Amino acid sequence: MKKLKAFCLMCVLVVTAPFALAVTVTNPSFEDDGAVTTVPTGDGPAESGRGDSTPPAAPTGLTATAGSGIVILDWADNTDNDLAGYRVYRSDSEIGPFSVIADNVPASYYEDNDVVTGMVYFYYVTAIDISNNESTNSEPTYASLRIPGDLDGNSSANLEDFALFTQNWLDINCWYCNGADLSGDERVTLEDLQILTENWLFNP
Ligand SMILES: [Ca+2]
Ligand SMILES: [Ca+2]
Ligand SMILES: [Ca+2]
Repeated sequence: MKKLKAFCLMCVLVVTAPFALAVTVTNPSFEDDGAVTTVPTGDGPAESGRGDSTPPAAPTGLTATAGSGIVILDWADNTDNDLAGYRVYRSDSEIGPFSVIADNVPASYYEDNDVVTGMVYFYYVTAIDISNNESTNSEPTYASLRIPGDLDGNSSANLEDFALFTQNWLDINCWYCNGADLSGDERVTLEDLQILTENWLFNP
C-alpha cells in the first residue's frame, strides 16, 4: 500500500510536470506585450461584439396626422452615421403601455393603417443603429380618429363630453389634456369650447 502510494505520487509528479512546464511556457507568450490582437476570435459575431454601445440621438419633430382609416407619422431624419432604421411604438392610452407596431422602418415616415375610427392613438419613435443600440424615445404625439368634441369616444359630442371638458378647463401645458385640447395648442380654452359646440350632437 505504501509502495503504491509512493508510486502514485511519482506518477502524479511525472504526469503533471509536463503540464506545469507547458503552462510556464505558454504564459510568457500571453504576457508578452498584452497584444489582444493575437488572441483568436474564431468565427463569432465579431461585428456585434466589437460594435459601439453609443445609441443614436432620439428622433425629433414627430407628428401624427389622422386620415380616413390611417394615421400618418412623420419625423425629422436622424443624422447618425451608423443609423439602421427606426422603431415605432403605439398605445391607445396617454400613459401607455406602448408596444412596437413597426421595426426596421427605413425612412423617417410611417403609415399606420391598423387603426379604428373612434380611437385615439399615442405614438413615439426611436432610432436604431447598426449595432442594435436604441435611442431614447422621441417626444410623444397622438392622433384622434374621433369626431372633434367626442372626448369619450362614443361617436357623439354631448353632455358627457362637456362634463369631461370642464374637468380640464384652463389646463395648460397638457400635451393631450384628456382630449379636451381640441385645437392642439396644449391648453384648454374658449377656442376648444367653440370646437366642442360646433360639433354638438354631431352624429356621423
Ligand atoms: Ca420624415
Ligand atoms: Ca361622446
Ligand atoms: Ca386648445
